[in-house]
Amino acid sequence: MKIVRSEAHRLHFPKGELYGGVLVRPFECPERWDYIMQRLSEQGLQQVVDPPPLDMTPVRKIHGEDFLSFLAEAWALWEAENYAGEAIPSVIPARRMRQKAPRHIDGKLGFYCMAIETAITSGTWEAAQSSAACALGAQRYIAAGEPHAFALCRPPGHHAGKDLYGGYCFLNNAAIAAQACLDSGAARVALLDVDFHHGNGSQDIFYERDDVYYLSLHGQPQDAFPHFLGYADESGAGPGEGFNRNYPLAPGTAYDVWGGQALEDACKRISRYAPDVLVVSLGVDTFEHDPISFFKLTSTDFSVYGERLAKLRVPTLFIMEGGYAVSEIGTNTVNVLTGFLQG
Ligand code: 5XA
Ligand code: ZN
Repeated sequence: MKIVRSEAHRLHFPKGELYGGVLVRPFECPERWDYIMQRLSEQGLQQVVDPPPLDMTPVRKIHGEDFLSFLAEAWALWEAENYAGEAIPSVIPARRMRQKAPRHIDGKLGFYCMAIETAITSGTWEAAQSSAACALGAQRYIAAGEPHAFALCRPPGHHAGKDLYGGYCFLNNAAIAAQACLDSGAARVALLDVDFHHGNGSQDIFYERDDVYYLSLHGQPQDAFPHFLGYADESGAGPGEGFNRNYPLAPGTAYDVWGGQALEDACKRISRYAPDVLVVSLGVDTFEHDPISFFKLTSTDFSVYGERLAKLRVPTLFIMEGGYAVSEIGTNTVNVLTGFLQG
């Protein structure tokens, strides 16, 4: 299996995340990447390559030009204010306020942000671009006929909407890769999101489209981030009606329900849809010891569902999303991939 990864992820390393009312060291940190790389090597998955330069064509089909300009200039505008810390919003356009991007960076941050735990720093934009480049680099292998590939993306992407960042995400790597699949000849793409959190950004991007079928298993929004999307009755709109499927699951959900019921149902739907490519938003924060999530999957369960995904017999592109039990993130991620290779 080809693994596309970039050292440039290290350029995004905020010092603080607002968690429980205090600034803590961010859960989403560079060591996550190191642990995955280490485990890949231990398991003999060593076809590791650098991404090609980022092709902005699919990126521009997923994100608005104003949003991309904002990401590119945010740090410079923040620095120009001589603020002491990292860039986080202080005001948001709440209900009954104008939805209009202002000139000042404080207003811009609030306008484009969906969750304020995510700080922008000097290297964020470069790292976000390198992460999207990894997704597109891996997608090229699929387009060239390989049966599988893994993009070790960092920062992750599935919360990033057309014009929204947050939840540690800036560019939606999985959506950009799905778009590139379509652009290189696929007629139908299934985007299966197995991260603990609902991929509000991916849903938002494809909600009115029938060429990408988005399916997500996640903590129910009543109890879990991102809280404001991910209910079971969100089924798509317009031409996209029927091409969005959410499986919101309760605190304490273990593999019997997660894998035996929800994933099984999702796999049956994917088989009926008969996609040309399966993109998997691979988050391993479903793990029983994840510090910010509430499912109960064991390390073995990750191998089991990797094997199940292989049985779909569809070219499969894995895109890394979340997972914060740092010392086990390598084992759990690589278990999915080795389970898949054995399936
Ligand atoms: O998949 N998304 C995440 O893991 C980010 C969750 C951020 C919670 N503040
Ligand atoms: Zn997550």
